[in-house]
Amino acid sequence: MQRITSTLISTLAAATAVVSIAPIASANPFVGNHDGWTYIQDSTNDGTGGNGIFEVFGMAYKQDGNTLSFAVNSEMGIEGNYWKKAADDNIGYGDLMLNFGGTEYGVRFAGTNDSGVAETGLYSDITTMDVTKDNNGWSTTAKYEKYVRKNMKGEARFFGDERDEAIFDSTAKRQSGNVLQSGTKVGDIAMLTSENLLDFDAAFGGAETGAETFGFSFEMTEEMSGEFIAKLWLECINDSLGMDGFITQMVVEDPVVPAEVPEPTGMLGLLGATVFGGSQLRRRRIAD
Ligand SMILES: [Ca+2]
Ligand SMILES: [Ca+2]
Ligand SMILES: [Ca+2]
Repeated sequence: MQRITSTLISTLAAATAVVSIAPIASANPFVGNHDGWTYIQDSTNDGTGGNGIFEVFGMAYKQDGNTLSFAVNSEMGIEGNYWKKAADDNIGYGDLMLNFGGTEYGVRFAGTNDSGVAETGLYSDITTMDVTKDNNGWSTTAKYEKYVRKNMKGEARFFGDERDEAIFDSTAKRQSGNVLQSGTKVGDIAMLTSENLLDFDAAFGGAETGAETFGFSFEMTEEMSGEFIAKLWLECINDSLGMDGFITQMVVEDPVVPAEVPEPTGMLGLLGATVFGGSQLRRRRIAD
């Protein structure tokens, strides 16, 4: 008995120890909600080259019915920046990649970037490619990250939501997959106007933001539902960010059909059933 008691005490002690060292779940201070949007703040000091002209500050998404919108805040506009060493004299955005539990989509939102798909829009059945070589970019994401850690005193938070760091970090050469190579277009995108864009200044509550904000929306496919990870690199992978999100597929209800008025013969049938049911009930009571 004593041995059982001491075992119990030591078990309880171990359990207490486990509880005391378990990390306390806390909200990520760089994720927030504002005006119906869920946003993520990116590091303000992890955009390499160009003295800050490539710095991205944050991204956000919002669901309205089955319309999904994204907004980006950055020092770089949607058409990118002039860069002499790039093949097309321009370094711009890659394509936005969305992963719904393994089902991937891509959105080409920048009409002047080096995407492999011909038009802007939402794509399914995608393949991706790396365009860093043509854009004077880093050959691996790991090299970019190492440089930022060492020289720019950037925080560890390179990729917006740090939980997604694993999906960005790689030593594979020219394999960032920062733009679409191919895909099946499944929808158009609509660019958002300033009135329906997230106010990043207000959302970030005084934290630094960039001069440029743009956004776009598209109709969700029927397969888009639940958790997703959004990922965005620039063409030269000198800044990036990602975020987790959650969307719900909205059910479109069938139109309401007016109730039919029972026909007289139907009414008689109903009456007959009632009479029959009543006689059955009486019979059972007699039997009792
Ligand atoms: Ca940044
Ligand atoms: Ca380019
Ligand atoms: Ca970043």
